[in-house]
Amino acid sequence: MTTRFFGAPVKRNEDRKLLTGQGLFIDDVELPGMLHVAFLRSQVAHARIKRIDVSEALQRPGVIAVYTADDLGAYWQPGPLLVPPPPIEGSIFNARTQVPLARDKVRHVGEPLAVVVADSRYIAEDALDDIVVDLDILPAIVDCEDALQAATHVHDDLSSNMAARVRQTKGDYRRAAANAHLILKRRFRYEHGISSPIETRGMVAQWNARADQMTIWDTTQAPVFVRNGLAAMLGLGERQVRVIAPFIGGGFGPKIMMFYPEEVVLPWISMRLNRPVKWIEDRLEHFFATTHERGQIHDAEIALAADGRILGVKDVFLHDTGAYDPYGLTVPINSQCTLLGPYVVPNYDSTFTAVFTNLPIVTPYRGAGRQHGVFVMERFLDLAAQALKIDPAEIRRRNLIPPDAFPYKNEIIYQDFQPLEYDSGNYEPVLDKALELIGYDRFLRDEQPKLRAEGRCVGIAVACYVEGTGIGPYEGAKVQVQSNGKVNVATGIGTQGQGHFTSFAQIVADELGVDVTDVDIVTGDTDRFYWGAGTFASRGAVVAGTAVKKASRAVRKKALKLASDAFECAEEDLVLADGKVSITGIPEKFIRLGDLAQRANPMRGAVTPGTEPGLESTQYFGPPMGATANGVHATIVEVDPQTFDLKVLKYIVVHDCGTVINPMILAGQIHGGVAQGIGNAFYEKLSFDDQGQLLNASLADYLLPTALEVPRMELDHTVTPSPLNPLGIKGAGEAGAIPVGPLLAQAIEDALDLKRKEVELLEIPLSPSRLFELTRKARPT
Ligand code: MCN
Repeated sequence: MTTRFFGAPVKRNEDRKLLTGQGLFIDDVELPGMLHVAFLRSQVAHARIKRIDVSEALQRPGVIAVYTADDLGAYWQPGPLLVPPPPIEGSIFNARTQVPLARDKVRHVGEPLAVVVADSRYIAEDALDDIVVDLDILPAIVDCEDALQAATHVHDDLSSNMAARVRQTKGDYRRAAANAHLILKRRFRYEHGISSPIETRGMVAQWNARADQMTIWDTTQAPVFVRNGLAAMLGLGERQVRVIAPFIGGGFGPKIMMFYPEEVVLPWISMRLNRPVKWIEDRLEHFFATTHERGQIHDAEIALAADGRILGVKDVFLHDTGAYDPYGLTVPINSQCTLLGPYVVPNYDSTFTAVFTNLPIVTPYRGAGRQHGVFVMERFLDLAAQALKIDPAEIRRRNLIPPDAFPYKNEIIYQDFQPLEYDSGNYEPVLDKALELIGYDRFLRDEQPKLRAEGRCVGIAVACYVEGTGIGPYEGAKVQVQSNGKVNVATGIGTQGQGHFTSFAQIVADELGVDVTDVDIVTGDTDRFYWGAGTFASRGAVVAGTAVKKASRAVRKKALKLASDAFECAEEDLVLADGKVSITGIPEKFIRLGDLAQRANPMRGAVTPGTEPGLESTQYFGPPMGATANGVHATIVEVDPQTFDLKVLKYIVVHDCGTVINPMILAGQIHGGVAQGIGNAFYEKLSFDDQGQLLNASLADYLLPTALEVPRMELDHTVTPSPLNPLGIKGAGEAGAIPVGPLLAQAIEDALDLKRKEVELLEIPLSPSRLFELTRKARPT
């Protein structure tokens, strides 16, 4: 078999539907008798609920029902803990998960208090104004540093606002620091942000009382978990609940959170009223009803030898988890682990404290905390380079893990509960390529001095990162050849734009000798595939992709066996290509795959013991641990010294995600990640006041980068196949977003020559006004 599709820039199968408007999104689901709901959300961040009076709302024509927490009865319960904390000795973790509708207390602006069901969304929205809410307002815990000392507690049953504390160590930092040539200590800050997918969250729930069946269309990244959890809550068997995650206009992490209040309440309403109900999150709601990311303060220090080698890092950081912590410790654990980067760090001592605040809940968002750790390490290397008079690229090179050191053990526990071990990698060539593509030496030697002489503020930067991807527990796939010769594949993960419909089809097409357009992929429908975990942690390609590979390999074997029986020849003499099996050297003697599928399901004759009907197979894959991808971003930027407007003149990404399934989709993944990274690093800042009110909850004020801010990018990659899966794949979905913060900080510092002015950029996001503030402080008056 020659590989035709795997590795090729195949155009996406799904785009015809999407580009012609035929893709089904949640809001396209229209059902007879469907009702619409709107949620009354808390306008204050912290308060006791004294009374909610819905009587007037119920009088409004077109309103069918209004519910509060009291109406939910026994159904009211805090959501499940989606990810338990990793088993790290000495850790503290206080699980407090979100509730369907607030009872007794509200803990952040936007928390739902009541829900109106009406004939239209317009009526439901209007009726929200008829509800009277009586609250006793409490002081809001907004600053995660103050939170630990505050007398007011977000959760009354806890003796403080501490959600968790975890310490992980490697070696002996204290001893390393005692022998260091240089120790740098700094405070680094990362602010809250939101994910802003094009399609916000939404759900349609339809209870069918005759069939005792619940169907849910949901923008979830984890349909199987939602099915299982809702079945348990609703007192139904899992088979009675079908969750469909159709086309989804971006997820970026927050859509995996389980359960959002709306996800719990809508199916209950549908059962209660025996009518289908729909809710689509509006853009304003997205700012505080969908989970946030970021929000950390790191007090860190690094110990270095005179030649720039890292001797150790100590980091103590606060992680703002918001009002609840349903996603466990994934984000701060990712920060803690990813800080180590592609470098040899012999001694590490990292402690984080997760803190409850009266801000929206924090869960993973593309990068999922990895960028925070990368920010700390990369900024330290820049500071160290300056202090030790070593070139920033060179200091990185000196610290890279050498290629013969893999598998490389970091001796701490990762988000998948496994020891943080890098399976494979070859980091120096990635750095070399990035430096070559950006023209590093030439820029510093020839171009920058010239530009500076012209009065232009142009700077260069380079940043390295690793990304733990492809974690377990497992995914599965069912591959089925149909009698028309087309291949159907179903897997349990959901898709939000990652091109799974094509990349998985490429794997199958090669294995079964069919065209990639003859493979139909179904993701995110629990009736089509029963088991699975979901799309997160850049694991779809590695985990589901390998399950698809295994299942199509099994089907291939079945097809060859059936054909060898039919032809009465050895399987080795058969060729599987162009949708048929033929005998080597006798191409006119063939059987089509569709005919073999029919033979696999005979009406007469004995079924041979040990065989199963159907030309199909279901297989599962669970990796022993995550595959570690890596990369280097490099950029040249120009900053206007008056307005601090940023222009990215050149942007290079060189990365290694093992073998590549589809370089074109991969490029799209990287482009999207970098675009989000640029937004997160320079434009997007959520501004809360001291009462926990979000001051810029609109896309007019919360600035997303547009096509004008996102530069053209030059991409290249090296390939170090992962030994952890048969395809050698590592994940790539988050890579673009991870190192952009420290990269831009470094480039802006260089462009404005801030080192000379003793200004250090130690926070994200930056913005023109923040640069103005920081540099004004440094300017002589
Ligand atoms: N790929 C490849 N070769 C590899 C690895 C990946 O060709 N070695 C390509 C494949 O086409 C694969 C795609 O990249 O389908 C993404 O693969 P992977 O890295 O496994 O990521 P997942 O499928 O697990 O997707 C999740 C990841 C995450 S965690 C976020 S957040 C994210 C992302 O993907 N959210 C996205 N990319 C997104 N892209 C879109 N359009 N929308 C989102 O919400």
